[in-house]
Amino acid sequence: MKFSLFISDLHLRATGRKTIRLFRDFIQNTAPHAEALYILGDLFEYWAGDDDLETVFHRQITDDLWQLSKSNTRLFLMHGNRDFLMSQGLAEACEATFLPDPFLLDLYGRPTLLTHGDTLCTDDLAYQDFRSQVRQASWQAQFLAQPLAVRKKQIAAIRVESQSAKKSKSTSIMDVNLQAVHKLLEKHQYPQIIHGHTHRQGHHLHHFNDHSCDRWVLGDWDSRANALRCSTEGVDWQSLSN
Ligand code: LP5
Ligand code: MN
Repeated sequence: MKFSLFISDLHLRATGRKTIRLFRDFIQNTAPHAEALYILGDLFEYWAGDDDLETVFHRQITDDLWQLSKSNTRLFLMHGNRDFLMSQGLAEACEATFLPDPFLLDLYGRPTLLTHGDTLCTDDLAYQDFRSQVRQASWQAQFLAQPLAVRKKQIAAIRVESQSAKKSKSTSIMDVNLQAVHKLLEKHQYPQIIHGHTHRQGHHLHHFNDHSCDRWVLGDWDSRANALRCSTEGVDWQSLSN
């Protein structure tokens, strides 16, 4: 039976040996059985620019993804808040297609909206301010014009900022805002939605405006590797621990 897999928030980094092992096992042994793999953002711990492709670690990841694409599993990438600087060089290295956020998909006859999920966290005003700044093309061009080593230093500093900012934010501020979810679903005629970012793996049923919509939240891979498996038979979790 044909099926598609959805993952997000792997936060792959050279020092995260366990996650890398799980990821490579998933890409080599599980994903090739799927007709499509959708990575909905934050594949990497951070992405400093496509000129960082040549490290042994990044090569290993892109080679694995390239092999997967060549083995007839279509590969789709969405940007996350950590790796929004992924660009065409990366897509070519792994034969992937970027999806805009949000993206409406016909998933085995069921309209499904895909998003990383960070835009739904509208109560996190400091993050939304930061996001609107760094998503500007002019800001990105200026940032990318700096040497790679300088960019990595700045990212390290912003990661420290982010960790400390999160300590003073409540868990509800860092979750999706339900009105934002409903507004998005309404705009797209009430599809099913799949997103990540909050790391709160789960399945929610939303009832509003006489509609019922499923919301599937992908989990991160630091706590428990997971994928969402979708086919004509429905949607279910696939646990990936080894
Ligand atoms: O990522 P995570 O899980 O820690 O927290 C996120 C939000 N934080 C971020 C920041 C990223 O972690 C940083 C890595 C990005 C690398 C990209 C490369 C280019 C950027 C380089 C910048 C110099 O996304 C966090 C959310 C949390 O998710 C939950 O949703 O709360 O948001 C923040 O932490 C934002 C802070 O509240 C405010 C940020 C302070 C910014 C300081 C000014 C720096 C100005 C530099 C550029 C405009
Ligand atoms: Mn994220």
